[in-house]
Amino acid sequence: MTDPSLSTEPISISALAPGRTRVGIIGAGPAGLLLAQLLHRAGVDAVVLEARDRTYVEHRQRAGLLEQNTVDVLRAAGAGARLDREGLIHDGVELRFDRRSHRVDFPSLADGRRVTIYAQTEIVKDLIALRLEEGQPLLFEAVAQEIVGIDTDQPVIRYFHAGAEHTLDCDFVVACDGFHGIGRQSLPEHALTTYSREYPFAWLGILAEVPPSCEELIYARHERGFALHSMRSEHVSRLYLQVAPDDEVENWPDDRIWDELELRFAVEGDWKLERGPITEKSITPMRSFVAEPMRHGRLFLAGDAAHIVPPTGAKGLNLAAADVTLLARALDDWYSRTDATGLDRYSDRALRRVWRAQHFSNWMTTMLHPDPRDDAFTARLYLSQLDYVATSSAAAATLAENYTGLPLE
Ligand code: RFL
Ligand code: PHB
Repeated sequence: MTDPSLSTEPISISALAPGRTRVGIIGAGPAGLLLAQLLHRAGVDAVVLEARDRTYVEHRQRAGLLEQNTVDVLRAAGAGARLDREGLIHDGVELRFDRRSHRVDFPSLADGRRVTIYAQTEIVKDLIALRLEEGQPLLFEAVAQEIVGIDTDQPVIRYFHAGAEHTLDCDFVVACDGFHGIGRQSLPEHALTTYSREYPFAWLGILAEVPPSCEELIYARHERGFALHSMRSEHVSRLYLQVAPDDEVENWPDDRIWDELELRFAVEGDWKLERGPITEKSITPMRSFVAEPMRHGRLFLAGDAAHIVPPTGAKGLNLAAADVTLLARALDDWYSRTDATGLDRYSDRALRRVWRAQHFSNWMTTMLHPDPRDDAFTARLYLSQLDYVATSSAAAATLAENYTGLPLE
């Protein structure tokens, strides 16, 4: 089905002066930046508006684990050079519980697939550098305030930048503006259904200037709470502890963090957690959230603007990349062939993947975190499930296949 009201004539460079573009993108997180880059490669003009300044966006500590699909699309976007040089390729993860450790091997269980450790901060830096090098419009400290006319052919973003109000006329608006953005709120209330779950715990995350104490990530379930050992490079470790949702960073001096990590990772045999200076500490609440549909009229939602997963499955960033991969292809089909099939199917296709990731993230989270509300029986069920994953290749394959990422459609 096509929309005859849209022109597919290319927009001239002069028409790209502030005020008009084909695709108006709100948000320069990984979703917005990657979408802009994929569109640029396809010859589709876009303007990215970002509320914060460049330094803030480039230093926001978040995810770090990339599925093969995400690595492939970053390469296709021309943002793979440093990722290929510096990314750490992992072939498995370790599960720890009852003071024992078990490895889940990915390539043998998931069709040869592996994962790559490369921080979200670095992806964002690479994509910003590319966009600016290529002279493409990306405005920092440009706060989108309202999206009007999403039911018309010419939606408009009203934004505030450099002390003045501006408007950006678009063919399409893509809200990549995260969970708290204005995009989702711009859909009429009757058009949106939301689903959510809060968890009675949060993650305290740290960055430490110390070589990782492991070669692969360690996910540990302990009666005192979950712990995760991840990394950013051969010299920098990233670790997480399950804490109460109302806990505060001030309650966690460095020694207390290391002592607690040591207790939760304790295992029979020789293993030592190396300590080092902690350079960053933050507490992130855990929630699951989905907004349906991910499109209304000329407004599309992508990434955290449409869905949030608890980080145990490492899916947040990967879902954002999968959404914009679909959307970039759909917009390319529209502008190159006036084919609207991809745009019309975007929401259903993206949501199918989103719900698989929601299930997997919830499954990993409940299996690995002792929930203060659970009775002893439920806690034993989760331990049995973990034991099954650790000892049955059929169960381990479920983890490996979802963790490394199901193929993109
Ligand atoms: P982002 O990264 O939140 O980017 C949204 C961007 O939109 C901007 N913005 C606006 N710009 C203009 N006008 C407005 N009105 C705007 N409103 C908002 C914001 O400033 C921001 O720059 O969303 P995106 O691109 O969808 O990317 C998603 C990922 O960032 C996210 O899924 C993951 O980082 C989730 N996540 C984690 N995922 C993992 O897989 N592993 C992790 O360890 C992990 N840690 C985290 C996380 C998310 C966190 N948040 C959102 C609170 C830790 C945190 C703290
Ligand atoms: C990270 O490296 O920050 C990370 C890795 C795996 C997760 C969550 C976070 O499940």
